[in-house]
Amino acid sequence: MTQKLPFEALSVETLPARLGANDALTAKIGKDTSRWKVREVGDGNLNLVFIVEGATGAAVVKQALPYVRLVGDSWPLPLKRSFFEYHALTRQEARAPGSVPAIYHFDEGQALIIMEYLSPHIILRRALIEGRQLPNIARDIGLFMARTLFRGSDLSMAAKDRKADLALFADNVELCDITENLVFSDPYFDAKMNRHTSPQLDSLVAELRADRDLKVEAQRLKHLFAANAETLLHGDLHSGSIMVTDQETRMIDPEFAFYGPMAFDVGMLLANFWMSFFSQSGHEQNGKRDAMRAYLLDVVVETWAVFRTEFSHLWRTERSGMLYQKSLFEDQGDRLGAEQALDHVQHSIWTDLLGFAGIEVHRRILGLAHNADFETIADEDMRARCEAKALKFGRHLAVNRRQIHSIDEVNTLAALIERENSI
Ligand code: SR1
Ligand code: MG
Repeated sequence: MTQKLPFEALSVETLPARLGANDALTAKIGKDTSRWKVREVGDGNLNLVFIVEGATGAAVVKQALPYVRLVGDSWPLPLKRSFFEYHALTRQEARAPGSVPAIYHFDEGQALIIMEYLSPHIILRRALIEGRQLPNIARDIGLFMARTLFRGSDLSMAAKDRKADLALFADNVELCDITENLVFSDPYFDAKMNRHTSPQLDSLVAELRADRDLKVEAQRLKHLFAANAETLLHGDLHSGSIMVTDQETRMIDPEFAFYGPMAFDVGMLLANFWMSFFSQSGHEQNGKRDAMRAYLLDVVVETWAVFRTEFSHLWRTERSGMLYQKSLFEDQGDRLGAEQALDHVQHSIWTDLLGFAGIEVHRRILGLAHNADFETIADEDMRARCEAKALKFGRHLAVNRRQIHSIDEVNTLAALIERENSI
């Protein structure tokens, strides 16, 4: 029997000796560890990420730490998040083939995943800050969301299988707890780890924290997040969790995976495009960003259109689960009944995604975990102007979401706020 070694964090120095006998890794990059080059490149909030290059190739080694990297060991966080990430990746690959990095190896005890090194991909957030227009992201992300969210739900899966999976991911308690606090509650009171651009935003922040309608709406959305175990979510689908080239798009980092409402992933994703939109004026040193702003609004429109079209297609062709079963509709010649039900389901996703988008914007400006889109704007007055616009936009979405009828309406609102300095 092989003995289970206690967890030990890898380092650039120890990685070759620790993983030099790992068959999955050496098959990719070669056995000669003297030729391995190791870099630690993790710039996220939680984990270690190494790129390991050898004589015959390269791979990524991602390892969870027993604490939140952003904060340090005063905030312990269980290693099991790596288990959830691994299982989420395998499900995403099955449901949306080619959309995530290939997995070579998973070591639960060492909380590490060895996976495909995506090159020359860069993080989508970085590309958008640089003003790069990627032609395929809306299509690729829209398809990814529709396929993973539909196929992970009771619209598609056998009830028994989905319940077993729900039980498995229900243990991802600590990462859900991060979302429950950091996204839905902390932004709306003076929580310990919060920060914002101060003093420029102080009065607006006070206004938002005194806004009863906003706080109630944020809690209604938290209620939905916690109580509506609809599908397996990515759980952290922002532009920092997506890697791109001009041609290709891959989703990474699903360690926050858990069963929740479909609208959460869609809303978080679109919020990150809208935040990028509001941050563009802070990145105009090397030229105007009008075309980039127009591109971002087009991406929002196309992502939502692709999502809806693919979701509708799956509804009509793959609806094999216990919800809205065909035996009640199509099998009785009632095709229109199935379409009516589809409209209801998509309308709920629409209304809720606007709310999730609004509060995602707020937490990235008022909470602990900020976005590079705004953070890399060095001029604090300029940054605060961008952030203020985004905050007002987020408030409008969260509070008025039931009265907003189209994505064009939201984009028109974004463009209006962007133009009007006095809003
Ligand atoms: C303490 S973790 C803060 C944030 O980083 C992750 O990427 C998630 O977005 C989380 O909310
Ligand atoms: Mg992450």
